[in-house]
Amino acid sequence: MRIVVLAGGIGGARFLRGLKQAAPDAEITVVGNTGDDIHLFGLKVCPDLDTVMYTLGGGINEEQGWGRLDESFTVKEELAAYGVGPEWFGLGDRDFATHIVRTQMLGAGFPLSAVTEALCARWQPGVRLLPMSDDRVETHVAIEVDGEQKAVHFQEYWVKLRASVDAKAVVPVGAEAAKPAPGVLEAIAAADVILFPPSNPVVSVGTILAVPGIREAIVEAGAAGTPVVGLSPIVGDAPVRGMADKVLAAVGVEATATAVALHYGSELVDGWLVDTVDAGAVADVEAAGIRCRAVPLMMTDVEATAAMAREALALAEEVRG
Ligand code: FO1
Repeated sequence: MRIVVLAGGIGGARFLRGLKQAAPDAEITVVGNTGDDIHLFGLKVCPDLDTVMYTLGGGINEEQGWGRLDESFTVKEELAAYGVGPEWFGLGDRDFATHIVRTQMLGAGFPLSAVTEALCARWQPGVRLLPMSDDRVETHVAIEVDGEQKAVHFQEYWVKLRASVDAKAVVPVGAEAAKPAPGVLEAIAAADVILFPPSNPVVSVGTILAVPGIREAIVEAGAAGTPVVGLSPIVGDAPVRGMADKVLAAVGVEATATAVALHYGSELVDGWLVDTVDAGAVADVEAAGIRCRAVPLMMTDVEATAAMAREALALAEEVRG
């Protein structure tokens, strides 16, 4: 079975670990968000691609959900000693090696998709990890500070500001000129199932869908009978992790399981899983033409996540055709 998953950061990576356990024989292609990418110290950092690669490859710092296990920060300390910032983004020594290799390969002319494939040759994530695009896309967030409007890089909003100010707008800069990376549209067209994991619907899944051609390819695959099933990242009117509610507000979407389903819309998703605490949402989501089931959605461990993935695949079979 060929499964395509549009994945963002920590939630997406954790879901994939459960999906691999639930469907060990499936061929899983991950279309990874690159809007979170940031250029620091002359290096290109791809947080969402690295989180998937490290989580599935066994190198992730588990409680953080990002960065490497057994990390040290000597390079970071030395950079700070030179007064070279920013200090608010925690890059560890082991992680730096990934960004050095990536930047060196990009500098040699390899596209991000080839670089990602090369990095995955070491990590063996057990999925095919494709960036959404080889072109540069960077999510910026419009905020208002002391009455002054300004745009900050997503990482500055997320990590430095901890999303402490309202996001007026979220803009995937460069998306409109970006092309899907090689293999992305083909994987979507050939998929038996397409899944939207509990990733951030705005800055992760939303950014991937903003690359011209990707949303259209999913709608087309859906119309041709490929089931598209999503899992709500919102449980009990709050994001399970992260600060999705902040960016959902920026696009005028309430932080509820129903609102996110309707935000994706019945043209895009055929099925939607909500947590059991949101069982009251099932009727509203179904009224919008999206088949809905209430199942436990807390990814407390790999087995719980595998159970969620099995529910998503079962719902996909229910709505197939
Ligand atoms: N998140 C933080 O909250 N603090 C950090 O210092 C931080 C550093 C960092 C370094 C590399 C990397 O790949 C991810 C990192 N993240 C950090 C997480 C990152 O902001 C998020 O994983 C995604 O961008 C959101 O999905």
